Amino acid sequence: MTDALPTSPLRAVTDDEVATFRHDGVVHLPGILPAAWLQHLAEPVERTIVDRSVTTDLTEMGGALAEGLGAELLTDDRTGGGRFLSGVDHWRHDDDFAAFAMRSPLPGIAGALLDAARIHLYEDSVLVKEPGTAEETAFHQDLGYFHLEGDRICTMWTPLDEVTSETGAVVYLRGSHLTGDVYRPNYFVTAEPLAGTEGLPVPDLRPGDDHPDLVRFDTRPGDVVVHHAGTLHGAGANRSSTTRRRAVSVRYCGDGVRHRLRPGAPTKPYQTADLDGTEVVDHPGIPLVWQAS
Ligand SMILES: O=C(O)CCC(=O)C(=O)O
Repeated sequence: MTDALPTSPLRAVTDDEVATFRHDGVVHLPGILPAAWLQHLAEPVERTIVDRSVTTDLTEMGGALAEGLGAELLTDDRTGGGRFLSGVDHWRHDDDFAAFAMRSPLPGIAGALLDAARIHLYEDSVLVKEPGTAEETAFHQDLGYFHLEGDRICTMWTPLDEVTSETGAVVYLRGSHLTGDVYRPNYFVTAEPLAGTEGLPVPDLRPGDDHPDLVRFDTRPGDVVVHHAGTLHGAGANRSSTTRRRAVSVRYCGDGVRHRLRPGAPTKPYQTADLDGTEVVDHPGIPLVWQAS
């Protein structure tokens, strides 16, 4: 029963963490999510990743793309045998994911970091890199995929395993949200932009690059890493032969954010032309999940 799961975080977000999020466009929140929520997610993640109607095998897709598009994959090392498995919008058809996105402490934490009066749920994603997954996650910016415009938009990356650089930690370009630039979305396992999309070309960065503004965090279950939708980020391969890298990202926006249809980026059924330019309000497609008291 999800009603019994805690709605409060283990601790409050600190002023320093809020300042880091604003300044860097990313913050690591150690030990903030009650373990019960991670236990709750384990089985839904398992049943989701074996269901090809809701999960894409990005390892397979990357290979097909490289052949079809002549696109360059980020890795030639395809010997590990692991798969990068990912899906979006699980909350729309699965009560366990809906509970996590709507009733866990995450919306309140987003409210604190975004200094928001209200928080809406935009999307969730399952992101699993099995042991021996050679695929990196290509550098990208979430805003280019989101049909949204505004400052109060974030992604909360929630690991279900201990994660290090060895097993596929996400890597963020500190401060990259501050320019207000919007970058072209890509196919996630190759830097090739999605056909028909608009925006700036993503800078040529790889997760292992030695760059003074690339930041990454060793994380444990119970930690959350939150990034601004404008922050450029990618993730490493999972080079471990034994350790999984399971994560769920939940994406929220706050007051002041508007719908903004971005050509070429995949749409959700409710994202129709009549919403374009209007402020986000409570709607079954993008429900209100938290309000400041
Ligand atoms: O987990 C990954 O590999 C990438 C995560 C990501 O890009 C996101 O959640 O926005």
